[in-house]
Amino acid sequence: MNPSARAGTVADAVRASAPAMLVALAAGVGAVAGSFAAVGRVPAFVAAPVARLVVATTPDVVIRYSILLLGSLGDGIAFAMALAVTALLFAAVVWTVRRAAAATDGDRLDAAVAGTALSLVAVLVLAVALAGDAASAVGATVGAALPLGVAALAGRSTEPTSAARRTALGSLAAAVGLALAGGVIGSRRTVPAGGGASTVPADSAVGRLLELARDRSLDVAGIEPLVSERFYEVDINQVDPDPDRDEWTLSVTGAVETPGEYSYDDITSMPVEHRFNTLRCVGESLNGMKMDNALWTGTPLTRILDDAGLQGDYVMMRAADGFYEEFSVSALRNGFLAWGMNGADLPRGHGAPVRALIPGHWGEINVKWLTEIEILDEEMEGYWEERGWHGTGPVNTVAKLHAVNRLDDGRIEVGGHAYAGTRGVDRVEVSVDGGDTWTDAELSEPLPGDDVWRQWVHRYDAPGTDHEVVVRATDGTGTLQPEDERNAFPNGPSGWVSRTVRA
Ligand SMILES: Nc1nc2c(c(=O)[nH]1)N[C@H]1C(S)=C(S)[C@@H](COP(=O)(O)O)O[C@H]1N2
Ligand SMILES: [Mo]
Repeated sequence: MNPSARAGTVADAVRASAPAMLVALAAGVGAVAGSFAAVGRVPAFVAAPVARLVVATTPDVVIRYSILLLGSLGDGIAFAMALAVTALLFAAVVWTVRRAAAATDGDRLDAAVAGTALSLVAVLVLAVALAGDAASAVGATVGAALPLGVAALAGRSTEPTSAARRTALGSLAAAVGLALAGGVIGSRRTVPAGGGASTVPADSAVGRLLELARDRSLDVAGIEPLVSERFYEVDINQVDPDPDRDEWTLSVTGAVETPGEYSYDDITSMPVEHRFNTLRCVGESLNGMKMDNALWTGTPLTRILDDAGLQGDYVMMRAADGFYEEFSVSALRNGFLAWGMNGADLPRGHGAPVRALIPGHWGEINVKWLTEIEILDEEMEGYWEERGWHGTGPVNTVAKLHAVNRLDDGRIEVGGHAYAGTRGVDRVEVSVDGGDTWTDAELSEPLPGDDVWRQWVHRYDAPGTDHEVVVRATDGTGTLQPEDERNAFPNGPSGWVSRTVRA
């Protein structure tokens, strides 16, 4: 056979099996959409375990940069990959079963019906295996059945080629429709992961503290108030854990005199405190947006640690998403277990039912969805340290510049937030001539708490030319933040923020 004839045969073969493949693909997309519509973006979604697998098999160097530096972009890419792989998985199962059925002797119509029925059983089995959840698996099966049903109806034509084309087009249209509908229904179903709205009585302790934060926030357009309106989220998950509060426990293990186990009720019946606490991600850019402040409700860790009797100098905190971070017991002693945020229950995206807050340290050891506190005799590496980061220590001092406003009186207003962990921010200076001369900025009144950011603002007469605004903070120990600019990896960003302001 000459090469062109062989190419012709291959092309014919592809053309012949293309409709069946498209129908299988449509069923795969339908299965994913159906499961999403049934349960939303929760661990029971059929793509959730695949997303975990995608992250687990991604090389560490890629993970090192994608989650902490790319943030939500890296997240989106990984989730899209997981959706595609899951749809292909279901498509492969449907295609294989239907092809096997078609190859059997006997009536063609019977074989097709049997193939479809058997492939749906296979979809159900695969969905149960992936999700372990009845609603999710039924959703996937119904989702796969629709394109297959449409394909069967559309294919009832006497003329074979047009029947095949109509079969494929019909099932694809059904899959696209399902994907859109499933996407909308599933996103509604998923509990919002962001900071939930709070309905706090003004005369409650939380209400009074939130009001204090509003009063002390500077009136500067373009910067967030002292309690963030949108709190950043960083974690290793494409699908956040969703632990059942009533079944959730926190265990204290390892080098302790008395290991302990606490339920949600145990934790929340301990002495309640409301704390302002700022978090900043070690992987953010110098002037980035992954630094926020909230009023957290919870209980100090001291009680639990005293009950356990610690016999080691290090701690490993472990979480429901498989995340783990290790740091020193001295930092742990000031720690806090939070179950509330800005007067509402701790949102799922921020670690519900209970997360850790470790004052003054980079965000990564503020473990969300906390399940275990293991005391260690020896140092170990945490999740991010195994991937090259050094993010278990205290935060770097920073003054950010997020607002440049032209005031009605012709002056320019610049402002932002400054943060130095438990050292506190004592001073923020601004230069409007590229660092030659410096003026003290106005600072917001400090909020109560040991680990809280402040806002700064500076207003000056517009010089009428392009000029460089530079800003720098001095922490509570009198130390000026270092000028040298360093990227986030591996120790967190550092340097003075500067920005050219046009005339
Ligand atoms: N269980 C768990 N906890 C986690 C993480 C995670 O991936 N899993 N990410 C950490 C990182 S890197 C940061 S910066 C903070 C962010 O907290 P937030 O999402 O509430 O802002 O959570 C930390 N706690
Ligand atoms: Mo982080």
